[in-house]
Amino acid sequence: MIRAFVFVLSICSLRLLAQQPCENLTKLSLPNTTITMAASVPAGSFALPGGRGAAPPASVPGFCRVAGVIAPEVNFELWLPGSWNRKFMEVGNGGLAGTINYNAMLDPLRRGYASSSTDTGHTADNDGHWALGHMQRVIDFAHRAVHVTAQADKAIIQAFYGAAPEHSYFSGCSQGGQEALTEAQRYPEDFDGIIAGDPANYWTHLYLGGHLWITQAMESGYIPASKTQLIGEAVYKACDALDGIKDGVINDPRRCHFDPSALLCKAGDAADCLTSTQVESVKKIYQGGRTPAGDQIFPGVLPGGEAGAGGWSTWITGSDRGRGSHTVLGMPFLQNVGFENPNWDYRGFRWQRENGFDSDVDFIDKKLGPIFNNMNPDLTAFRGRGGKLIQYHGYADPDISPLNSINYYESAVQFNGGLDKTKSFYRLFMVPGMYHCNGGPGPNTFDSVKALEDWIERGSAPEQMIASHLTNGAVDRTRPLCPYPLEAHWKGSGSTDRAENFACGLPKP
Ligand SMILES: [Ca+2]
Repeated sequence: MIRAFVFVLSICSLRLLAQQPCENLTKLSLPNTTITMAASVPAGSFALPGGRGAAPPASVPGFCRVAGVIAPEVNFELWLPGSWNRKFMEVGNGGLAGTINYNAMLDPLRRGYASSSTDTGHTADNDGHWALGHMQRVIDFAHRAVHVTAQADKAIIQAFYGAAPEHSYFSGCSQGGQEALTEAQRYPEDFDGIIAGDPANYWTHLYLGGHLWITQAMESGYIPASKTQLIGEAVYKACDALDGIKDGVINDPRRCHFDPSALLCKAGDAADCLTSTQVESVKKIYQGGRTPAGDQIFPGVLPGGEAGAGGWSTWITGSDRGRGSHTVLGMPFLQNVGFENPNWDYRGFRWQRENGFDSDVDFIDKKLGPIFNNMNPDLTAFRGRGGKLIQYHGYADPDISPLNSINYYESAVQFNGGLDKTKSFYRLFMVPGMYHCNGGPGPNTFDSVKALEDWIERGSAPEQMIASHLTNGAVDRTRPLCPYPLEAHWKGSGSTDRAENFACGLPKP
């Protein structure tokens, strides 16, 4: 009788907790954390906060909007839907973060997740000045903020719903991909499912052998944005058909050995050719950063991401006489975090050791590598807690070389007992023709969250993910993405625009 009474009482208190007013969460006491806002948002149209005035209001289910700050200055939000799927998802950032990623919080919220994001401990967007003289901000940005946000989120979820999430997931691309792999390697207890897109996990080498290398290449032989179309067309002419289908997509651009000398001007600079210094720049971009002795610092971008929106004109050349995102993102970071000198000039970078002194690569690696780099192939703890990791990378990414994802995955395969054992918890999907995180000529829209849910909640490992390509909102091509090292092969009949006419298989010799 007493036990039955206690049981009924506990059910009632569970219900009461689940139904407690959202606004009560401001009274919640959490270590190092202040809840600054808890407000009910009705279902319907919701104006995304945070200086995104141009973004149209989003359609949302009813939710409890919680904002807080974790000491010293990690801001975060957690959105708790009234109709909860009993799961939690934290989403990642882009660039140098500095804003809560409201846009990315929408998708998990609509799926029923408790959805969260952090600004990673500073509030300036893609400007390195926040970091100068603030090592704690650097540490929070590099790895701590996402972790402590997950801890606070779980405590708030428990208080609001009266239950812990049954599953906790993280999803991010670019810097968010870096955050994803950081979590798998450094804080494996936080999430049991992780999606890592186009990750910046070899951080110092990306900034030196990628961003700085490309900035210097543009300095010595600037390529106007207007010529990226020319280069792209030549690349596809040379390499599109290598995979057996002339479809505007290069299946594996590692097999494309395009020589930009083919575009060399015969008599002076012109719109339809490259000068000799421009040819050298293109070669450097594909080659990737190297020391004068020839050691690779970071792999180069692969052919296929040159032309169009989101291609080289965004990342490498900038708009005409402008500077690409490699420069705009990379140089302030190296000035304010790397060398702690806003006047540091990238032209004077020392690529090699001289007279027994470290090179600047050594200097940055020693200073920032332990904080930022996440290339540790040991995923034992994450695997041990039942974690599953889906990584993807655009083969035509002009920002972060896709080869870095392959290099890291292959190191993980070696460390974790071979391909079969690694695929049991960690799969890499290379995305032909996708630019940085989205866009590009290849099918680049796919539901990695659904694939992760199927894997973790239904035990169905992703043997493929179906990707779509859209033009003006309409799907005009579908194709499977395959777990590396498999790739999609056309079966030999039927439309090459339909996924069912393809199968995943090993690369053909
Ligand atoms: Ca092709």
